[in-house]
Amino acid sequence: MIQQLKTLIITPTYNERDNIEVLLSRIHEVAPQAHVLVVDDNSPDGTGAYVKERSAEDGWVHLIERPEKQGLGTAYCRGFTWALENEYDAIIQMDADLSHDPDQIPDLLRHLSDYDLVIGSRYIQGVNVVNWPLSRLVLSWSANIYAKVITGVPVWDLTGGYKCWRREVLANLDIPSIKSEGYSFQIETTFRAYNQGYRIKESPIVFVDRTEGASKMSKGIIYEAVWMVPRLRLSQIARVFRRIWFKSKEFKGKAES
Ligand SMILES: Nc1nc2c(ncn2[C@@H]2O[C@H](COP(=O)(O)OP(=O)(O)O)[C@@H](O)[C@H]2O)c(=O)[nH]1
Ligand SMILES: [Mg+2]
Repeated sequence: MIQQLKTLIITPTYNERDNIEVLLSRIHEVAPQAHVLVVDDNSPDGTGAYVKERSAEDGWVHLIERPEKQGLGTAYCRGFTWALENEYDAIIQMDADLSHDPDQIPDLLRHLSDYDLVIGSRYIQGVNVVNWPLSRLVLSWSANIYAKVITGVPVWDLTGGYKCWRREVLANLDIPSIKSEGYSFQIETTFRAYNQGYRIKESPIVFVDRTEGASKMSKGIIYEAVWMVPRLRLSQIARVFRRIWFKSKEFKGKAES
């Protein structure tokens, strides 16, 4: 039944010309029923121009072009909004650099029959990362422990970007209010889904570092995640206190009348 869900796979691109062609064919092989939306930021290497040609030939390929590099978070927000407007039921997000294996798509979709958000997880069964330098692995793993402990969200891979959403969850995320960009975008979206009581499943994946093109990770993206994590938790605590305060005011009002 889950195979019949109208499915969209969103992938943000900045200079992924050496990867996008292979990615599109591999996705179409494993999930011929799915549509793909590429959100390109005017990549100087012609990624957008290539996808434009493909979208004219293949009805399952769609493109949103933005005038300049604006970050992964806003690219996904744009894609999520487009998915909701076009009434997709299942929405998968994945990187375009082939680090996220398209062969896992059926697995992620299968879990969507029992869960609302499925996370392709590098850290649920040991550590499944191939070809990363040890320094990057340590950074990613510790960032995930930090995010898990501070936010209280019981997920081992909070910064990963291979996720499958039911449309209702995205519709309730309040997309315009999401401000984070890089890894913290991934943390913030899962944090919001968890706090709204949605059912989350971590499904093991093997993450393989890109062989073509360059990573766009920067120090700024890491610092953003470091301060965003406590900020998310504090704003949640503030919301709880605000609720208690309003409730006690309501109670006092009723007692006096
Ligand atoms: N549209 C868009 N895509 C981006 C941007 N930054 C990164 N990406 C894409 O996001 C995905 C993940 O980025 P990547 O550099 O591989 O991050 P890493 O895996 O953490 O090193 C890739 O598909 C990138 O092309 C951006 O500013 N705009
Ligand atoms: Mg990558």
